[in-house]
Amino acid sequence: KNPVFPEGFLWGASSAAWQVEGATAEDGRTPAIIDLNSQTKKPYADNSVASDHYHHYKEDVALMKECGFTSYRFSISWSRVIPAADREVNPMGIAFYNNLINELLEAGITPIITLYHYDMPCWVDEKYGGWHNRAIIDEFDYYCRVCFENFGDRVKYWLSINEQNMQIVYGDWLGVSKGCTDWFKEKWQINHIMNLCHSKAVVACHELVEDGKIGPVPGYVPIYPYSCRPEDQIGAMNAEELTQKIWDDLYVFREYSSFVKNYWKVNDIDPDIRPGDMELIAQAKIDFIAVNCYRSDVGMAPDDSYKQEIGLNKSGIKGEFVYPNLPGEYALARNPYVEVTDWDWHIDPVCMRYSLRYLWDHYHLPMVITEAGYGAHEELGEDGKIHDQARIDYLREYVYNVGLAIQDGVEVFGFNPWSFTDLLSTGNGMAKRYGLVFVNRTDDDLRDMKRIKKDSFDWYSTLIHSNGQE
Ligand code: BGP
Repeated sequence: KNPVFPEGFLWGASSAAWQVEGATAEDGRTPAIIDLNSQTKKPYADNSVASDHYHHYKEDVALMKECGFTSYRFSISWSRVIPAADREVNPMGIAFYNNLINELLEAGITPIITLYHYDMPCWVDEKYGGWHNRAIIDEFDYYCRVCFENFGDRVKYWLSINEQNMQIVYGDWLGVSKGCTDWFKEKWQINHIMNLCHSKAVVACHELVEDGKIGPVPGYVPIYPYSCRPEDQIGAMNAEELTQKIWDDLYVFREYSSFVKNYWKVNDIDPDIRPGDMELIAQAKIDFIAVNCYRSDVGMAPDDSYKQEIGLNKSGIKGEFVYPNLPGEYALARNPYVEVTDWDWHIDPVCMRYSLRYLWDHYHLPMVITEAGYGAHEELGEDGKIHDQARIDYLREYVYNVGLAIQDGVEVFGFNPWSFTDLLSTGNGMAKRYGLVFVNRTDDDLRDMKRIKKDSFDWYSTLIHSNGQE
């Protein structure tokens, strides 16, 4: 039996604009960098239709209500709200999000909005050359203020930048490294600019949204040491720092940690930190941490004879994951104690309890789960249904471990797995589905976009209606 969840716990699911909305050229929206990736590079899938949530939002919210949702986390598309460099606010973009927010509120669902989820407008990129340029900080601040002014009367939970840490670690994969000649060094400059954007969002939210609460969204993948070999402990510590802790420390303590300052010194990295920057960061006091946690990783001492920058499985064939190996820093490895998904992501429910405990011990801030989920190849069966028992097993165990963390004394106020409907995977289009609701399309065939509830929908509904007791 599950531990008891607090009254008013927010049960919902999560999405991001570019992965779910579609309608990328409708009602005044202009392209975002990620559209170009998704429309030209395999294994991305074309996002111009995505799950067509833009046209199906009423039906989608009705299904959320039927499931019993009390929260829904989604993101705003910057170029839908501000389509061009003249900063004109697009009334049709504002209307879409107003309609969505109102539909949610009428259904008793609390909106949780991410301001930035990988979709930098092309006009920003063209004008400033992307994340390199400090001028983007003002543009981002302006965009955030437009969101707070238009939606802040009804939306109280805000998230700044989705998985800033992963954008820096996986820069090439997510397009953030565009235009960089020396990514190893330049990423810290881009990271600094992102920190300033995050800080602007936090400050503006507190200024403009009455009772507004805002937090960052780290992609949290806890690192276990591969063995008790002392060198593996250091490898695991380095991995934890260089993929997670540097960011979380900054958000909470609002200054660069001694670890990262030393790392810069040793590696001859000198980000352009100007007068006033650290003061802005110091002002950005967050209210909570939104945690994306799908899996754990295993860290060990690296092999100094070769370099493998990032770890990915692009194929969805189990066993093809290439593990990173960074000489002098760390290597990651397969954990033999747990199963993996078809993309070699460790299925480790205990990592949920571990992560919440770890973050609580270090930072002592309330948390909300804004992503966790089971990505799988799925196709309708002969009965026209999806029997996704593996997803139910995954979610059941992850929820159980959230409950255990709460029992351990950690403050957690919601669980919003990825995703409600199927939507485009970051790198695998519709080949990797996460939804509680099937969307009838494939990468190449748009079929009829029909929504079909999976078995996990019914299971989740029962869970929500018993406030986690199932
Ligand atoms: C997170 C992102 C999401 C989502 C998810 C699953 O890191 O915030 O946007 O895509 O991962 O990843 P993928 O789609 O690559 O399986």
